[in-house]
Amino acid sequence: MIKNYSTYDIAQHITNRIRDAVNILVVCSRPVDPDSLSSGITMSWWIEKHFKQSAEVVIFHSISEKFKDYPLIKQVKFKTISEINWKEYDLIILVDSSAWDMLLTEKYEDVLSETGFGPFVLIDHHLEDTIHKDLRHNALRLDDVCTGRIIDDYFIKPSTENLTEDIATLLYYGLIDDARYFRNEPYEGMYLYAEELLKQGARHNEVMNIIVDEASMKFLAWAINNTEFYPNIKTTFLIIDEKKDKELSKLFGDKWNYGSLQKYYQEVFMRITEGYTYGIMMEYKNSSEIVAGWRTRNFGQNLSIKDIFCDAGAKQAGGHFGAGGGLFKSTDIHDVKEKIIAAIDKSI
Ligand SMILES: [Mn+2]
Repeated sequence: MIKNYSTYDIAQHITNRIRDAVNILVVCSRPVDPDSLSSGITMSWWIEKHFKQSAEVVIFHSISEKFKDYPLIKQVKFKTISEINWKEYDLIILVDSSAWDMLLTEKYEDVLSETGFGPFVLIDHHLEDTIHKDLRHNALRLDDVCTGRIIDDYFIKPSTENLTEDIATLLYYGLIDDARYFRNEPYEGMYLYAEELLKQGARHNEVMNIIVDEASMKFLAWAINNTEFYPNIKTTFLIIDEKKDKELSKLFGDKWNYGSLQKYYQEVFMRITEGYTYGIMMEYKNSSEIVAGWRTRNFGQNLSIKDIFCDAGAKQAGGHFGAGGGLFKSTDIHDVKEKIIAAIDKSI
């Protein structure tokens, strides 16, 4: 019989596992964003403070330069999967993720064949996906504004530990970024949480000191020029086919990849433009797979692009209603685009 565990049961179970663990590893997820990084650092900080236990924090995706001034950021080590002795850890805490490959890269099956699901626990706020089902009562998943808040509510507060100014600032970075400066949907207690972090010393001006790097600005200009507009289905597409990929490599170097350069375009263009509720951006992951990201306007009766992607034959799709991504098995990016158009057309 499968018991229906409450979120409190699960948090208590995870807390017990931390208390009893000998070797703990914390793994942050892709996208490498403020909530993911601050959740990992905060978890490790709390484990050390409350249980006098050390917990190494790792990430298997490179950390952008823009995080270099974040408090305690040096505690997160960028590593490769093979650098970890997976058998060494009896507890591996995963944060802010809805997919194994976003945590453990495309090599995740190798890791799992070595470890099984046994050592893993997950703390997360994304839509339910395979990983939550795999980990069952070892996954604390809530619909909340960010993972950092779940860590604060379910672990730090019950332990009666006080946040330091640095940890409060880190959590504030995570909140502000995941809430997109409170433009995304409000979650119950979201503003109260912001207020609590400020009271505990979060440095508001530091977090609000928004700067965008030159490359992201240049990418924005390029991307808008290369965007295709489909007014009938209220959708914009940015299709990075082989030709455009070459162009981007010339402009931004071979390091151009799906991850950070496009973030500003996604924020200031996709779903903001009048008449265009949906913004979709696609590129080749490799010669037989295509990754597609979406942004959906929050206001109005809008379609779920996750459902649209599934309808259009996506191998996987997930994230949030307003922002997410999917993977298609195909060698033809334009063909996938046509299938998405047809799926939206059918649903509208
Ligand atoms: Mn998050």
